[in-house]
Amino acid sequence: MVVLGAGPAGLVLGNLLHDSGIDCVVLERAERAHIQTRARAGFLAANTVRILERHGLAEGLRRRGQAHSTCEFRTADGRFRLDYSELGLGERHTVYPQQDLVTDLLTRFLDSGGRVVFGTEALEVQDADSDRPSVSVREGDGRPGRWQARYVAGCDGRHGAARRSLPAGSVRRYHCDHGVTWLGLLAEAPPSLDAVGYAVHERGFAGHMARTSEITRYYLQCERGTPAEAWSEERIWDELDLRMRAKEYGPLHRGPVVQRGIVDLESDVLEPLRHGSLFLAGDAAALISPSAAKGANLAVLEAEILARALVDDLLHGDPTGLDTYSARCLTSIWRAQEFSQWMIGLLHGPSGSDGESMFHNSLRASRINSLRTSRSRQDWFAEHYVGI
Ligand code: RFL
Repeated sequence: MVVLGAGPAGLVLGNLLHDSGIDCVVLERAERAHIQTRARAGFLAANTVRILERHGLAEGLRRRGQAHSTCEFRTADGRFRLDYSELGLGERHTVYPQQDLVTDLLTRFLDSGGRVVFGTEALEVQDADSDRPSVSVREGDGRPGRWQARYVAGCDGRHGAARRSLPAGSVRRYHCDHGVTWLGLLAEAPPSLDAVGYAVHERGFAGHMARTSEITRYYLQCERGTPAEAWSEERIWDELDLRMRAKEYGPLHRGPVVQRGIVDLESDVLEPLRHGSLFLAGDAAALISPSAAKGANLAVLEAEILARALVDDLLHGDPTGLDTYSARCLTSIWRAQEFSQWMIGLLHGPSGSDGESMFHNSLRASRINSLRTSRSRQDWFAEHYVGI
C-alpha cells in the first residue's frame, strides 16, 4: 500500500493500516521538520477525538488539548454567547494545534516501525485502473523513482499528485468560489476571549480562535487580491480592535504576528472518491472553506473509513467497504459543506449600499438574530458546528 502525503489523513491511515499488519509506505514531499511545524487547524470535533482514541492515537491531545465549547458573536446589535456543550448533542471541541497532532501521529507511526519517505514528491499515479498501480516520484536528491502497490491512497491535499493523475472524465469536480477572502494570522499573543469570536462588521468579518495559551489565530476579511504583506502589524491590530469592537467589549492582547497568509474561501468536492485502485481522502477528496473548521476532521474520519475498508479487502477478501467508501464519505462531506456555506452566509455580506446589498445584509442580521433567540436554531447550530 502506498500512501501519498503525511498530513492528518495520510498519517491516520498509515497508523491504522500498520497496526493491522498491512505493509504500507507514506511518501511525503516535505521534510519532517516542516510538517511538524506547519500551523493550520486547531479545532477537533468530538467524533474526531473518539476516532483517535479508538486507535490509541489521542494521548497527546488528551494531555495537552483544551476543551472548548463557547462562541461569541459580536455585531452592531450587541453580542451574545452560545455554550454549545449545553445545546444540540452536548458535544465540545478539543483545541489542539494541527502540527502537534501531526507530530503525535508521525512519532507513533515511526516508533511502531512504519515507514515515511520524506523529501520525496509524488509526480503521477499510473495504471490506477489496474490492480498494480504505481507512483512515479522525484526523490530528495532529484533522482526519479517508482513505487508499486496493490492500492494507492491520495492523501496529498488539494494540489497533490493524486488529483492531477485522475484521467479526464473519470471523476467530476464540483467547485464553489465563495467570493470572500481572509487574511489569516497567527499572533504570539494569548487569546483575548475564552470563546471563539465571530465579529460581523460593516468593514468585514473578523475572527478570533485560541490555539494555545500563548498563540492566537485571527482572521480579517480583506479585498480579493490583497497581498498578505500589504497590512502592517499596527493596521492589523487597529482593524481587529475596530471589527471586534474592543472599545465596547475590552482590548485584544496584542503581540507579534508570526505567520500570515491569504485564504480565498473556496470549496470543492470530487465524485467519486475512487478511480480503480486509487482512493482519495482529506483535502485531496474535498476542499472545505475554513469557515466552519471541518477540513482536518473530515480527513480523520475518511482515513478511518478507508483503513477499515482496506483491511476488510486485503486481509479478509471482502471488497464491500472499498465499493461503498466514496458514498459513505460523501454524505459527511456534503453535510459539512452545507454547514460551512451557511456559516459563510452568516458571517459575510455584500459591501455595497444599493438595495440588493442592503436586502442581503438585513437577511444576514435576521439570521444572526434568530441564532440569538431561537433555541431550536441554536440546537441545530451546535449539532453541526461541533459535529462531523
Ligand atoms: P494536508 O494536511 O494538506 O497534508 C497533505 C500532505 O501531502 C504532502 N504532499 C505531497 N507529498 C508527496 N507528493 C506530493 N506530490 C505531495 N503534495 C502534497 C504535503 O506536504 C502534506 O504534508 O492534507 P490532509 O491530510 O488531507 O489534511 C487536511 C487538513 O490539513 C485541512 O483540511 C485543515 O488544515 C483545514 N483547516 C481546518 N480544519 C479543521 O478541521 N479545523 C480547523 O480549525 C481548521 N483551520 C484549516 C484551518 C486550514 C487552513 N488553511 C490551510 C487555509 C485554518 C487554515 C488557515
